[in-house]
Amino acid sequence: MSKKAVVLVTRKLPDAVEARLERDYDARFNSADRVYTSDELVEFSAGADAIIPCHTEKLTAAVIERLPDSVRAICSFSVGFDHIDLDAAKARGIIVTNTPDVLSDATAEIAMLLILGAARRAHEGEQQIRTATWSDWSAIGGLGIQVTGKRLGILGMGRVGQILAKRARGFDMQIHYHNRSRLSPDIEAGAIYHGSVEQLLPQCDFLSLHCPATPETERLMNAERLGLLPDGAILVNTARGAIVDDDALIEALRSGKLFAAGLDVFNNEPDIDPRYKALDNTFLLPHIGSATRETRDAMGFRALDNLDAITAGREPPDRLA
Ligand code: 8YV
Repeated sequence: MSKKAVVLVTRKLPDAVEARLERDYDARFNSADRVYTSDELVEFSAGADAIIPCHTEKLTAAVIERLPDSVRAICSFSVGFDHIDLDAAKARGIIVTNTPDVLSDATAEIAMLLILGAARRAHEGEQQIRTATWSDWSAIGGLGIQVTGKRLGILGMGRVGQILAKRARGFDMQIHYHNRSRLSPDIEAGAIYHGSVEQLLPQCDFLSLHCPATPETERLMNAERLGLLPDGAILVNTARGAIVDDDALIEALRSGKLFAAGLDVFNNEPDIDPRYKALDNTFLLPHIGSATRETRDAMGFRALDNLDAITAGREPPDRLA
């Protein structure tokens, strides 16, 4: 019998996923679920054939260069891959994969929750109940912005963006979008395409970010672009914090340029800019876009499908590098 491949699993994964790992591999688990330092990542990879990281492990060029020669694959438990330097992996002949598709529904649900929560001031209402400061019903208190029938701008019309568009149509929202390339009419389903971010922004009562974090999209939503949104617009982000310039967003929320923001992702998670917490017009979640039981199992199985293919000498379905 051939020896099982050794796999470093950097974070605690769902039981069913760890059971499959245990069955098929010589897996090194992280039962304490502590985020490893770069040095630990390198150290714990000694003799490993593959690593299954999450977005919490920063596999920078410097870290990848230090990985032992035994490592042939990095099968990320994530769709985003901004935490992995693909060029550095390629240079070392390390195959990199991700987990697309399986988390699109869950993430679109959270985008819809952020749209509703930010528009209807869910955080303030919840706070009143929990702190017993709800004094009385008021005809003029707690007024939010109605979602139904408004214009929703989707920046990045990939898998998640397309599902969000479908869900938002249930609220009679008019969909506008910008994407690197225009979608075919059947996928567009009436959504209005804008050839640039700058053309899209003035059309958005709501703007939802769905583009990957790359050097080109870093701080894309800066003061200038936020200024192009209509006054009183609402911004939601389930993609990556890096797409937003925190200073600019916080200023737009403070000044009332934006009515509110709904954020599930941040720069420097979990030590996010504390000013977001001090604002009443923010609805904040701790990066739970894909956090459903079904989706986290599916992400793990997808990562393992990729790993199975690599260890069997086949082309993995979700190869990035
Ligand atoms: C995941 C995500 O929870 O997959 C992604 O890119 O942002 C999240 O939904 C996380 O990255 C898991 O590593």
